[in-house]
Amino acid sequence: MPIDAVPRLLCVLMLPLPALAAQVPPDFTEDLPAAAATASSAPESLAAQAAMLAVPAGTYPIGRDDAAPDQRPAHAVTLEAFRIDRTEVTNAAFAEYLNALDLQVKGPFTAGEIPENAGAQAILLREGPYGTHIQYPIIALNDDNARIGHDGGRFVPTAGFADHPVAETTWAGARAYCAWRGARLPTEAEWEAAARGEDGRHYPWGNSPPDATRAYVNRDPDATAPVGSLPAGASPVGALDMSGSLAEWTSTLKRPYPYVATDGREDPTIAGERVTRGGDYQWDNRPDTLTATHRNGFSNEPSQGHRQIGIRCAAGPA
Ligand SMILES: [Ca+2]
Ligand SMILES: [Ca+2]
Repeated sequence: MPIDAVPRLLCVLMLPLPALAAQVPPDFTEDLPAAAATASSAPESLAAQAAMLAVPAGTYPIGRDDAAPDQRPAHAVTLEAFRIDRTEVTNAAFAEYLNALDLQVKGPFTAGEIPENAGAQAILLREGPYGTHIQYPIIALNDDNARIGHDGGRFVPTAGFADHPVAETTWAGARAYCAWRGARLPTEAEWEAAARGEDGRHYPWGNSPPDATRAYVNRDPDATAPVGSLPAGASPVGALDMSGSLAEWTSTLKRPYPYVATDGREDPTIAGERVTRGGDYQWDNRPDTLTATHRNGFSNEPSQGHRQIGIRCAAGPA
C-alpha cells in the first residue's frame, strides 16, 4: 500500500481525528506579493509559458462507464479554448518563483534539511507531520523528496534535478506558481480534454497499454526523470508525461461526476481533496491507474507536499 494511503485509512478506522483536508487553502497570490517574472529572473517559467499548447474549444468526453465508479458516468463537457503546459513544471522554474517572493530565509540549506534557525518565513517551506494540519506551506522543502535548496541567498535546484518535475508543492503553492507565471491550474475536465482529445481514447497516446516508451512509471522514490523525455507518450495536443512521471494538481475539488464547473467544485476557498491526474512514476504502475480518466490519486491532503504530485499549468487562449 502506498505510504500516503495509510493516513487516509487510519482516518476512517480511528475516528475522531481531524477531518482530512479540512483546512481552507491559503491564497498565496494575495498574501505574498511576488516580483514580476522577467527574462533574466525567470527564463524557465517564461519559456514554459511561451511554449503552452492550444486546446480548441469543443465538447469533450469525460469519464468512462467501463472503469472505476468515480469515473462514471461517461458524459460530455463543453469547454472554452484554453492552453496547457507542454510538460510538467520543473524544479528550476519553481525555484524562480520562490526567488521572486523575496522570502527572508537564512541559508544555506540543501533540499530536505531546512535548519531550525532559517527564520520565521521558513514556515512557508516546511510541512508538518502528515495529517496534522499544523501549517500549509507553499512547498515542503523539508521533505527528503524535495529537490530545491538554498545557496548564496537564492533558491536553487538540487544538482542534476533542474529539469526534473517539481514535487512536494502543496495545492495552494501550485496554484500560486501558475498565477505568478500568468497562468492557473487546469480544471480536471480541461486536463482530461488535453490528455484525451475528442475521440475518447483511454490513454494520451491512444488505446494501447502503457509501456516504457510512453509512460515514465515503476520507479524508485527518488528516481524522477527530466520532463518531456518520452515523446511517444504525447497526447493529441502534444502534451508530454500526462500519464506517468508525476501526478498533477488540478483546480478541482474531488466530487462525484458529472463534472459541473459551476457547482462549487472550482471554488478555491473551499476545504477538501483536490483531484490529481495522470498517475505517477512510483505508485501508479497498473494500466488502469495510468489512463486519462483515472481520478483517484493520493491527493486528499492538499496542505501537504507529496513526492508523487507535481504541476502543469493552464491558461486562456493566447
Ligand atoms: Ca504526469
Ligand atoms: Ca511531503
